[in-house]
Amino acid sequence: MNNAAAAPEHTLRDVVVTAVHDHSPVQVVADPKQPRQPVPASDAADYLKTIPGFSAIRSGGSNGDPVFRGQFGSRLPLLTNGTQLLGACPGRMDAPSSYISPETYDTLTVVKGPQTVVWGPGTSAGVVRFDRERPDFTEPGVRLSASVLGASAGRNDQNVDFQAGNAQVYVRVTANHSHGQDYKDGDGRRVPSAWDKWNTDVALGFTPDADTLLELSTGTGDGEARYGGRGMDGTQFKRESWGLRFEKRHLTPWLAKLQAQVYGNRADHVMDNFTLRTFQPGGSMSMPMASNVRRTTEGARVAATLQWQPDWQLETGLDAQRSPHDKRSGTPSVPYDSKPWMRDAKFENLGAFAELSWQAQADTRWVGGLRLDRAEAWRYPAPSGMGGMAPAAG
Ligand SMILES: [Cu+2]
Repeated sequence: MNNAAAAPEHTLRDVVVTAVHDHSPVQVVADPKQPRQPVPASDAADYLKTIPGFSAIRSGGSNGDPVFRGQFGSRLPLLTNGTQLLGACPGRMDAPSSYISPETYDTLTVVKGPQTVVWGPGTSAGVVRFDRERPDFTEPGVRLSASVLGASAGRNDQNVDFQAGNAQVYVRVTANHSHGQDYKDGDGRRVPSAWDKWNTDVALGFTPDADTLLELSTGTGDGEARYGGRGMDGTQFKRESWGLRFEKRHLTPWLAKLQAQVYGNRADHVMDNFTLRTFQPGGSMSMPMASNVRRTTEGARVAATLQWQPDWQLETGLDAQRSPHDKRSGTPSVPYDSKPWMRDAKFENLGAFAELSWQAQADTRWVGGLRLDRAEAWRYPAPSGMGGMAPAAG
């Protein structure tokens, strides 16, 4: 309005907006700390479902699998602080989303469709990123944010985010716990859907100047979940993470940003048919048994953002990932943790990417990207007498 300055001033009441915010036609940015209705389950899948275009494959009360425009799994990578955590379960009880507690992150960014090549291979559905941002401590200080939630069916959540620092260094601790009980159906029957999970993460950051960040982080978490539609329950969803990331901005007039990171994420999952339920023979399982699977994903990434003119930008770099999968199994009398781990698969990927964007006009931007990947997968033969798998070829 041209005459806005002449209009009388009104003071409006504060309004909390919880809707997601479209930054561009292909990118959505949301604040995962904002409250939502209906209250999502404790995992990333149920949270993403509140964004248009997402649905979820339900799997018990928590631990769903997000689907975007009909695609899921490796077509929709979920990154936490730029790192990938891949689940270990052959029945996909532990989709990557089940290890992510959205409220412990600062921003959620969804790039819709195969519109970016800079965040790893196979992103045909899109890329989902949960990030903890660099805290601003130009003045020394201590910040604490905490929340509690209670609801029916025994739902109770607790979240804590503690930050302390000064201009040179900061420490940040995030922790959460989430619990839900079985719900009762219309006939008053208990439906197995209970879950319990927790996470703790610590980050130590060094910020020698406003443009430089070096952050060391480590975290762990665990959980359990009952399932109504599966032959086993998840009795362990253990996560162990570590990471080191470096970021420097405004190095030269044309080198706008340099990023480097290394990380490791391990998912160590146990499922059985006797801990969270009374064992009953049926289906393919005639005796009580437990299965322990783990997947350790380690990766590295370097990226440079070049800006030789204000309206041109090139982001280019390399990323690499290595992800072996191990398994072992047991029974109540011969526990799985008395057995050695057996490797059954390994995956490696090396990629190079470049994405060029040109802001042709204020409301017109052209983006083009190229990505080359070299992916390898290994299958390991089971020892004779353990299922009779054929030896891996090649
Ligand atoms: Cu499982």
